[in-house]
Amino acid sequence: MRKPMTVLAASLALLCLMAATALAGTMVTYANFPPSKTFPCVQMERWKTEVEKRTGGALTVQTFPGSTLLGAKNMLRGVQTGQADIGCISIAYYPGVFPLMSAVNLPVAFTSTEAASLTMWDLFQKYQPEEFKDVKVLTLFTSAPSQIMSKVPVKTLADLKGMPLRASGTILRVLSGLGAQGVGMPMSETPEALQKGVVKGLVSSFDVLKDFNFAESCRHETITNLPVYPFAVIMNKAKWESLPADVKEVLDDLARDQAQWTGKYLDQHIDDSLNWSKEQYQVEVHTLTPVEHAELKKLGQPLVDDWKAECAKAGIDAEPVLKDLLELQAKYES
Ligand code: 3IO
Repeated sequence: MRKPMTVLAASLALLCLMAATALAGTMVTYANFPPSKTFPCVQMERWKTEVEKRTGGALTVQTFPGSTLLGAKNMLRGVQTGQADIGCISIAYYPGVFPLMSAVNLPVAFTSTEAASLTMWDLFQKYQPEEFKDVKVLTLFTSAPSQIMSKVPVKTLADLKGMPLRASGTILRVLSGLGAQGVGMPMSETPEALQKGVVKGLVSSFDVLKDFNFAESCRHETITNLPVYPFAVIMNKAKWESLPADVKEVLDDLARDQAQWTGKYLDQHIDDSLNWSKEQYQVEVHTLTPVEHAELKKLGQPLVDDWKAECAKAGIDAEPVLKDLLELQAKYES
C-alpha cells in the first residue's frame, strides 16, 4: 500500500519541479529560412547550446529551421511583430532597408569569412546604425566569398552572356554588367528554380554545393571571389527588454564570439564542401585570368558609388564607413 503512494508522491514532486523550472526560465523561439544542414542553421544550434549552457537553462531556445516558422522574406516583419522572438535575416534580401550594413556586401574582395564576420561586427558596434533601431541585434556574420556554380561551364567571362543565374544584392548588378541574367531570389527558393531550369546556376559560397546538394546539378564551379552576403540575427525589441539583466549580459557577451565562431566554421566548411563535391560528383573548378579578375574589379566600382548614394539618401556619411570597413578588413585578414 505504501509503495504506490511513494511513487505517486515522487512523480508529483518531479512534475512540480519541472513546472517550476519552466516558469522560472524563459523560452524563446528562433526562426531561420534555410534547411537545418546549412551554415545559418548550424550557427543557430551552436548559439542555442551556448546560451542554454551559459544561462544555466534560465533561457531556453526553440529553433525552427527551413522556414517552418518564418520564411526569408517575412523574417524581418515576423520578428518585429513577435511571430518569432528571434530570426535570422539575409541583408541582401531587403534592398534599401539596411544601408549602412550593406557596406559588407560591397566588392572589397574578402578572402576569409572569419575576417568578414568580425569586420561586420566591429562596424556595427562603432556605428550603431539607425536601421536596426526596432530590433535587438544578437550577432552578425557573413557567407564566404561568392563563386559561380553552374550546370554548364563558365570558363571565361564571355560564357556568362545571357546565362540566368540566381543571386541577391550587389552581385545582381555585377552579373548584369557581365551580360548575364541575374535572377534575384532567396537561397531557400533556389533548389526549385534550379530544378525547373529557371536558372542555370547560382552565385553564392561553396558550402551550398554540399548542404543543398547543388553539386549534383551544378558540376561547374568558377572562382570569382565576388562579395560575401551579410546576415543578422535579430530579436524582437520588447522580448529583449523583458529579459532579466543577467540573461541579457550572457547574450551580449556571446555576440562577437558567435560571429567569429560562425566565420571559422564556414571557412573550414567551404573546403570540406568543395572536396566532397569533387569526390562525389567530379565537379570541375575553373579559374579566370588576371585580366578577367581586373574586369570583375572594374565592374564593382559603380556598386560602391550606388551604395554611397543610398547612404546619402538615408543621411549616412558613407566615406568613414568605407574607410573603417577597409581598415578592419586589412586588420583581420593580415
Ligand atoms: C546562404 C544562404 C542560406 C543558406 C546557405 C547559404 N550559403 C551562402 C548563402 C548566402 C546567400 O547566397 C544568400 O542568399 O544569403
